[in-house]
Amino acid sequence: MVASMRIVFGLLTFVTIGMIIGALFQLAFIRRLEDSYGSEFPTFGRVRRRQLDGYLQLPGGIHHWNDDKEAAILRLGYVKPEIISWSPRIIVLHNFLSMEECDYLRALAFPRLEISTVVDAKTGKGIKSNVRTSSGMFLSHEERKYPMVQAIEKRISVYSQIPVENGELVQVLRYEKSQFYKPHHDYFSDTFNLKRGGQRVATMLMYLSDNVEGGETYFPMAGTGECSCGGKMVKGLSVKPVKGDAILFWSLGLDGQSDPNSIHGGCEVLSGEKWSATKWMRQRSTS
Ligand code: PD2
Ligand code: ZN
Repeated sequence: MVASMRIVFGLLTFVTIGMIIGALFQLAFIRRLEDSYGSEFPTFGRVRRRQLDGYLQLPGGIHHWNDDKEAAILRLGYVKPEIISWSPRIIVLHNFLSMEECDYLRALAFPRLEISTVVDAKTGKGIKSNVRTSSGMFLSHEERKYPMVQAIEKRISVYSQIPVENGELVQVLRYEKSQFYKPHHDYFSDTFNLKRGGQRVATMLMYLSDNVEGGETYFPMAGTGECSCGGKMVKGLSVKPVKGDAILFWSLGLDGQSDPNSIHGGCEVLSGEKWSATKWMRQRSTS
């Protein structure tokens, strides 16, 4: 009896010790895998993981580690993408710009606003038209070097997956009461504008002001329902201007062909002032 108990006890001890050793080996194996992942792909190893965790949710909001400039430039943890349509392809990027960035772009633009023009399909030149009644201006090549503008351009490039150098200069627009931009395509119908940089692939439209009634960005061919546009109910999908939000939409399909469904417009502003900034991204470098 005592002998058989000893055998059972011995077996139990053997199995228990075996399990503990097995678990330790497993832990060591996982650790080694993590370390080799780190050395093969240095940016995703332990250091990188600590950086990716580098924004903390604190009562006052999200705070990036001081040394993680990249995360701060991309506003990781703040920007919230929302896909609203696949054809045409439209993504709303909530909190894309900080309030300071919005105010900064408006302040840069304000002294140089002029009546907006549209591209003449025959000559490719800008002409005044009742298609759009806003005023606007383009940031200069010099202003493109300012750190805040550079950060915004980098962010646009990363979120759109299109190189910075394919971007046109940022255009800032102001719509006052009763001003609008009739539905149009952002891709070119003339050959003149294709020469430098090729066709427009995508547009990042950033809203710089709040408290606007109307002024929605309107996509007649998107969605299956109705939406509000300048106080009227119309077929399609519209996005309300919210300060700091942006919409990213594609003028070319994945086949590289112009997408006629990308037609869009800026609805009439009913009250307040709508400010927006547009960045068009081309197929190739614009310089
Ligand atoms: O500012 C707008 O809402 C708007 C709407 C449609 C701007 C553009 N298009 C554009 O700049 O292409
Ligand atoms: Zn447009």
